[in-house]
Amino acid sequence: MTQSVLADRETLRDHRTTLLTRHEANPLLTAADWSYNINTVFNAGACRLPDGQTLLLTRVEECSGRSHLCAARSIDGVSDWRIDDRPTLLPDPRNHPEEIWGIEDPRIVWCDELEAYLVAYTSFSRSGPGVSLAMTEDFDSFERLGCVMPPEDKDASLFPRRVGGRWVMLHRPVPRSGSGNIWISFSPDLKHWGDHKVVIEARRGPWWDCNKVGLSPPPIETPEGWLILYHGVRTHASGSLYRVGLALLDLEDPTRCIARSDSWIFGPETDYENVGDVSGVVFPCGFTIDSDGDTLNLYYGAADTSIGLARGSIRAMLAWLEEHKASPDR
Ligand code: BMA
Repeated sequence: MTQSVLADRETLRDHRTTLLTRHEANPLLTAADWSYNINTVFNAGACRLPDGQTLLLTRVEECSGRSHLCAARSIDGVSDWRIDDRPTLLPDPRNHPEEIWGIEDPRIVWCDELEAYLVAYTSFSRSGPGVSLAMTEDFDSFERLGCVMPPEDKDASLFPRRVGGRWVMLHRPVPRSGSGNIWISFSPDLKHWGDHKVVIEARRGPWWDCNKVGLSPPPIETPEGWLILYHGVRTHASGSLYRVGLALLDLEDPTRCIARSDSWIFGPETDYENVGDVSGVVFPCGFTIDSDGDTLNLYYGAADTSIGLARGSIRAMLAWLEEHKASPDR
């Protein structure tokens, strides 16, 4: 093996262990914690409530295979979760037929302008998954804004504020041909969306993100740009591997991807990530940031079965990305 291959492997090992560290209490939440009968709990949106508690809006898969959302609250974001004793947000197929087969994978942003949390989630219609939005102040009552991206489309989040006067959303339509790429779209009113553009493309060939890519948690605003944690999927003989990589979008013009990592920074390694309903999956949908403004608490679905927490420094991720960004011609 050449020196540079060895050096690459060392770097890989380094960033795997230092950029995101799994919490020793993982998995934090499993179906066994629920007071009603469910199959699995995973892929949770996250936020800090005004009283400092961490709220996870979890995806709960029922024993029918359909999902609803259920809130869990904790003072330290790790232990003593108080879980709603019934579904917090159920599909409403009577008024929203696009939710007939369930609602999944919420991403939450707090929006100062609206003084509300905006939740983007997958609504599973008879024609496939689409993107829906809802607004809430307290995670007790929700105002639905309806389906904003028709099937097939998922892995969506709003940006927490307008950029250039318009609302912005990342999402992942699934084309009939070609791979699933991350698109950006703009809206004057959260209802009508346009100016669609591809912003992060799935790579090809042997790449870890060659089959499809999708947004993981909502974009993180930093002085350097919008830090994007995205999942990349590589399909192999016995299934698909879901791993997480980094990208950076320009702060004022988020249609410009100004950096993207060559390698993933977080992938399935532990038993609870490799054994479950869908093995080999880490799937973050939410984060909180500590009062130091730097420590990221990343909540992720593990093997579509439980919820884990991994922590890391946003500054370290930006520095690492700067050092390891891919050249655009790869
Ligand atoms: C994706 C989404 C996620 C799921 C992942 C792995 O397409 O549907 O909800 O966690 O697959 O199964």
